[in-house]
Order: sequence, then structure tokens, then C-alpha cells
Amino acid sequence: MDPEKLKAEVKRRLPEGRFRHVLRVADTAVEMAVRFGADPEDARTAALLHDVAKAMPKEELRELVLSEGDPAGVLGFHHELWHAPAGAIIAEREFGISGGAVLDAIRFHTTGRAGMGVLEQIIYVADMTEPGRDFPGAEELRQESLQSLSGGLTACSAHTIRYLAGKRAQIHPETLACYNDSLHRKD
Ligand code: DGI
Ligand code: FE
Ligand code: FE
Repeated sequence: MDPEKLKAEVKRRLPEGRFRHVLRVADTAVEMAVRFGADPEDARTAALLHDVAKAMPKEELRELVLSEGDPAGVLGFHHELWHAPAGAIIAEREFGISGGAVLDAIRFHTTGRAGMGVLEQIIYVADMTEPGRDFPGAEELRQESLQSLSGGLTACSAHTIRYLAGKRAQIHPETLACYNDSLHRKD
């Protein structure tokens, strides 16, 4: 789909602030795609759609995820995790996206997972390091991600795990698997 049409359709589905985050993730992901050798147009498409389900009511998200049988097992975890697999389903069914890598990048952008492809890693890291992110430590994550993609992946997943453990939140097994896997990647 033409990026301008895609943007207009995503804008319609999201509050203004969330839409601006999506645009910053797209710019960051395109830059990273050029640097780390992914297709920039796939990076833009995946980034523009990564949070497409973010504003949907919880019950609709549950129904969508259930319609595919919840293969990643997110429904037993915090509902914050549901918009990622739901977004991949919407990207496929409503936006006609068929590239498996783009759909996987959307599907795993919140938890990550072991064995992520380059595009998946880029969307995961770009989401946490886009220039609007101003949580403590965000600048360090940006610096690490400029140096290496696997270093950025380790830094971002470690940050998320610390943050979740700090508030005694449950950590999804794929979030931990993403961190463990990132440690023995080389790029
Ligand atoms: O949608 P965004 O806000 O742009 O970012 P996101 O989709 O990466 O993450 C949404 C939230 O999900 C974020 O606050 C961190 C949280 N999260 C990531 N992994 C886990 C998690 N929350 C729980 N409970 N468990 C996880 O494993
Ligand atoms: Fe998200
Ligand atoms: Fe996001």
C-alpha cells in the first residue's frame, strides 16, 4: 500500500499522540533498515502498522487474538500485550499485508522472541528508541542501538525486564527468551 494512504488509514484509528509516536517509529525504523540491511519499505510498513490495534477495546482485542487461537499465549498475560498479535491480524486481514516478515515484526513488537529476524529486531528496538521516548535510560538505549542491532536488542529487552520486575509485573516467556537469545547474537 502507498505510504500516504497507509498513514491516513492508521491516523483514523489512533489518538493524535499515538499516531505521532507511530510516525517517529517509522522514521527511526527506516534509518535502521538502511544501516542494518533490511528493506526500508518493509520497515516503514511494519512501523506504520505496529500499534494499529492499540486503541481498540480490550474485548475486541481478545476476540481477534482468539480467532487465531492465541499461539503466542498472550491472553494469560497483561492486556498491554494483546495489541501486538491483534495488530498483525488487522494488517493481514484489513490492509492486505502478506509479507511474513512484516507481520512477524508487528506480532512480536511488544514481547520480542527468540530468533527474531532483522526486521523484527528493528521494529522492536525502534519502538523503544524513537526520539519521543524520554524515560530514564532512553538515551543509553539509543546509543547502544546505533552501535549494533543485537546490542540494542539486549539493551532494550534488559530495560523492559528490569522495568517490569521493578513493578512486580509478570514477564512473558518470550520477553525473557528475546533477552537470552540476544546475548549470543553477533552483528
Ligand atoms: O505500544 P507501545 O507503548 O509503543 O510499546 P510496546 O508495545 O513495546 O509495549 C507496551 C507495554 O508492554 C510496555 O509498557 C512494556 C509492556 N511489556 C513488554 N513486555 C511485557 C510487558 N508487560 C508485561 N506485563 N509483560 C511482558 O512480558
Ligand atoms: Fe505497541
Ligand atoms: Fe509503539
